[in-house]
Amino acid sequence: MAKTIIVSNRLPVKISKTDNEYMLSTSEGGLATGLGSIYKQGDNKWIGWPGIEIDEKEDQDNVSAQLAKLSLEPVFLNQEEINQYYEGFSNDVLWPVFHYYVSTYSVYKQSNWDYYQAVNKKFAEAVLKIAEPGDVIWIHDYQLLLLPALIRKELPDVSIGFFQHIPFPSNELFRLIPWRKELLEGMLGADLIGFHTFDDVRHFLGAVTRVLPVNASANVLTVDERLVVAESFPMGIDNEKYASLPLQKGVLEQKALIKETFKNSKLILSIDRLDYSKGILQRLQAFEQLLQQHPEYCEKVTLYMIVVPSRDSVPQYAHLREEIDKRVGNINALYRKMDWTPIHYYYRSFPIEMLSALYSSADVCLVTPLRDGMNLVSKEYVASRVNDDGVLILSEMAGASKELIDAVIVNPNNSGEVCNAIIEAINMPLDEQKRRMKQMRQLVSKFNITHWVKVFMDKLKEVKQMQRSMQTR
Ligand code: GDG
Repeated sequence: MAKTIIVSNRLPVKISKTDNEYMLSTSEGGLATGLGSIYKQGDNKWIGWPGIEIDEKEDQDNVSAQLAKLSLEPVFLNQEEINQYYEGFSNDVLWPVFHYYVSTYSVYKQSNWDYYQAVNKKFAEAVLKIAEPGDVIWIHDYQLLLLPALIRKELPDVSIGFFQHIPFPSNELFRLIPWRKELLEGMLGADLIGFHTFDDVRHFLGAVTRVLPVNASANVLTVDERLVVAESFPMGIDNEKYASLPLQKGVLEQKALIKETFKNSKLILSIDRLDYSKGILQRLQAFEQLLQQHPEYCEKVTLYMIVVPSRDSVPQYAHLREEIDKRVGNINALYRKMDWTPIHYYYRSFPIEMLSALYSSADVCLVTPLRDGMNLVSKEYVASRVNDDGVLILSEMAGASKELIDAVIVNPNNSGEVCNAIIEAINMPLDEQKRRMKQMRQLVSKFNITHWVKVFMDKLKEVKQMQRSMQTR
């Protein structure tokens, strides 16, 4: 029987080592939830890096056996591979360029590229060990751009879907990468290439038709006489989970505590991974502008800011963290009162119950990335507003802004505009809050993660049928 194989850089597990034991816990992430209905069935599998360096053969066998029980198949990476394929190329070349963060001093190291190719081959070997001609393979994200073509070479008729979770930049930026041609050729090994937004699709098609000798008719490309389709599939969230959590006893208790603590001020929530693409410093600047230029709001608004540690061994990220620490310290030192602190700042992650309590308590959610493929935090806030109140302020640079048009949309680089949006949000009449939130809740509930998985898989089947009917003509 044909099976489905999911492939991503990281497996949906957290592994920790205590003494000589490896402990596994499954991840609660949105993607894992959505794909759970697929990879846990029958002989289906999810292939990826377990997120921890394990060098001893005996330990690898032990972890593989534990993972196999969860339908997961590991690709083990050594420290050099992690440094060069993951940190060096994926996070230091692709991530910044794809998020329009290009420095004139960008370093394109040949050895990082060599490792990127080698690790993509390693993933291909792991897939080819279990894949058969009738199977469906769904590859995720920018760490594995070469993988579709590597698999296609060995299994010409297999169905391959590829989804990119981060933006695809304009060709003027993409073409800066020395290996742009090889990257596109790698992606074109897929039958269906998905992005969050139509703009990403447009940019991808622009790059393909300019960099390669490939013809495009609308969003259909012809690659060596094979049809390849590029399309937008805006990712959804596990709506049911976020809509039911605020009604749980423990969450209600935490919510009551939050309400009591911030009873004298409007609560503005901000949640991101530590990343320059999330616009955290620019957000702080807008919040400071509010306190400075509109002192009447001092003591009346509080920013609750969670920054989740991420990549902080990388110097650029460590520097960003220092800058955030400094900025928050300055603002709090300048404006704080005996019984009011402007910014409650946490550099750590929280259990999902606490996130839910915050999402459902905050009067405003401030989501202002400089560039973001989708941004799931904005959708999780909407899904959590079971009373239809609350205001979402959303950057026009987040993929989610194309769907959540009832948010207060801002340009994150315009601190005056963000500052005014905060004023508008905290003064918004309840009936207008409800009118906007209802529309957004309907959309988030309908186009949820299950829907996203289904439409992608249905389209992949359709593309395969289109290819077959072309061949028989
Ligand atoms: C990439 C793209 C795209 C956050 N803090 C905690 C916590 N989170 C969870 C949120 C949310 C997730 O992390 C963050 O997702 P985002 O979409 O906002 O951002 P990225 O991590 O950058 O994701 C992005 C996404 O892929 C999907 O395609 O939307 O554009 O960059 O789910 O809830 N979870 C817990 N504790 C926390 O403190 N448990």
